[in-house]
Amino acid sequence: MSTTSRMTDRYPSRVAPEPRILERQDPVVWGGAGDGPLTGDQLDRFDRDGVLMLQGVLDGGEVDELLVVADELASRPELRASERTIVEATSDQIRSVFEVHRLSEAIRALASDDRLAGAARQLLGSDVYIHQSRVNFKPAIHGEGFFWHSDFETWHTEDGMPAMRAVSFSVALTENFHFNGPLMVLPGSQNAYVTCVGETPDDHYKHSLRSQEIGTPDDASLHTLAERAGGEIRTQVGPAGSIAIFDCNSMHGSNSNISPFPRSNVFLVYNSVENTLVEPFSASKPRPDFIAAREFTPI
Ligand code: 6CS
Ligand code: FE
Repeated sequence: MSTTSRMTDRYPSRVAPEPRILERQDPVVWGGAGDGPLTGDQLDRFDRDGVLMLQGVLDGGEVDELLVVADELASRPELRASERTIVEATSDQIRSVFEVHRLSEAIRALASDDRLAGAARQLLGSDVYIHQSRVNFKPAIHGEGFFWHSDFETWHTEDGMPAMRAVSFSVALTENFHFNGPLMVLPGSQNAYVTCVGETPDDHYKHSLRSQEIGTPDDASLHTLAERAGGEIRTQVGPAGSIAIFDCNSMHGSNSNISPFPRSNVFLVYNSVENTLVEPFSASKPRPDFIAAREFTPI
């Protein structure tokens, strides 16, 4: 697989026959307490853990409006037929709809809301733009999970994101319980880059967005990260309207949902305007814009 970027690759992955754990080369928090809505204590916790749960950011009315939008996006036949909609690997239920901040005015407004965008600018220490947005649906009883991964590993190898200077906001539209497949994060893992084994196949996204295998960590590295986390896994639970903020390199995943309670969230990824995409570091061609934006206008 050719790598066409002329930029030095500080985070090589999918190129060597054995996995390694490399040290992070970039800060986790780029801004300071005076730069936005997050307090110094919240910034410190994010710096240490790579994740921060904000309870009750959106009120009931805002959540209800977004739930209507999410259902509407999931029910539009032309969207359903397009590549923007990802269905589950073992059923025809919708798993994700991509680039939702361009499909819905309400989600566009959410993405530029200072409660989110202001926190993203503060964490990243610069203006930001949306690298990826999606609604994730984890339906009741048959919702499937996401295996452990670092988002940055994929965004670096497949999308050409140079540095660890991006942050994800997962906005809960339904309550996240311990038992309906909430986000799980290994605290502190944002500081370790687990390189993955196996070349990126052509058009990998067509498979990986349903069930990811290439670009996932090996078992031994996961054990090491769990040991470094003191044997702890953080599940992000909270009522609808809560937001889990997590670093682009945090090792995370989620279980399937066999509970009768669906779990839906709006997922927004902010990238620094000083970290715009180049050629993929380990894939033959970039992924489509609706998965990895190449329009870098600040929001
Ligand atoms: O492909 C992406 O951009 C995101 N989705 C998956 C399933 N893995 C990597 C990243 O989180
Ligand atoms: Fe992820």
